[in-house]
Amino acid sequence: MAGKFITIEGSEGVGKSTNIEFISKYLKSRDITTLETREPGGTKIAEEIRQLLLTTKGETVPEIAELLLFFAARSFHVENLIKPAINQGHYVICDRFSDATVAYQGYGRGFNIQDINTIASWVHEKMQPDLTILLDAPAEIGMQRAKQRGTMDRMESEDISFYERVRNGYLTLASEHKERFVVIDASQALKSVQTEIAFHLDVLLT
Ligand code: Z5A
Repeated sequence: MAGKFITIEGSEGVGKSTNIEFISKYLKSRDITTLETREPGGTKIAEEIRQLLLTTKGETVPEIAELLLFFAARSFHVENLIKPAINQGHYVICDRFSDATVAYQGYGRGFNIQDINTIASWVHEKMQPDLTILLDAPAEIGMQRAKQRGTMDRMESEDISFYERVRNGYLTLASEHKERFVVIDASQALKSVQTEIAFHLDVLLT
C-alpha cells in the first residue's frame, strides 16, 4: 500500500522541527512507518545545495539562482527519497516543500507565482502533499524564537516586512488549497498546537 506525504510549513521559528518530532512519534505509536526529511535537503546532493543556499561565500546570490537552486535540490529529493519512500508505504513527513517556494520566492521576493508553479510542475508533476500543516504566527514571534537559538543564516537575515509577506503568502495558499491545508495558530502553547495536529492526523488516518 502506498504511503502518504505530509508537509509542515510556516515562517522561521514557528515550531516546524519541534512538531515534526511529535508527528513522527504520534504516527509510530499507530504502527505507521515514517520518514522525516527537510527542504532544502534530504539527500547528499540536496544537502550540499542547502549549504550553498544558506551561506553567501562572499558572493551576491542572484534571486533567480536562489529560486532555481531550491528546485534543483527538490528534484534530487523527490526522485531519490520522497517518491521511493511513499511507494514503499512510508508516511513521509517533510519540513517545507514547494509551498515554501511560493511563499518565500513568490510572495517574499516577488517572483511570478504562475512561473513558480510551472517550474514546480516540471520538477514533481502533479505530486502534492496529502496534508499540509501550516503553523501560523506573527512574524515577530517566529523571529524571536529563532533568534534565541543563536546565529542567523543568510535566509534568516531579511527584515520583518519580508517575513510578513511570506506569512500572508502562506495564508493565501491555505485559502486556495483547503483540500490539503490546515492552519494552526502556532503562537499558542506547544501542547495546544500538538492537540490540534493530532486531530488532523486522525482525520488523515480515517
Ligand atoms: N526556503 C525558501 O526560501 N524557499 C524554499 O523553497 C524552501 C526554503 C524549501 C530554510 O531554513 C530556509 O530556506 C528558510 C526558508 C527558506 N529560511 N528562512 N528564514 P531552515 O529549514 O533551516 O529553517 P526554518 O525553516 O526557518 O525553520 P527553523 O528556523 O529551524 O524553525 P522551526 O523548525 O519552525 O522551529 P523550531 O526549531 O521547531 O522551534 C524554534 C524554537 O521555538 C525552539 O526553541 C522551540 O522549542 C520553540 N517553540 C516551538 N513551538 C513553540 C510554542 N508553541 N511555544 C513556545 N515555544 C515554541
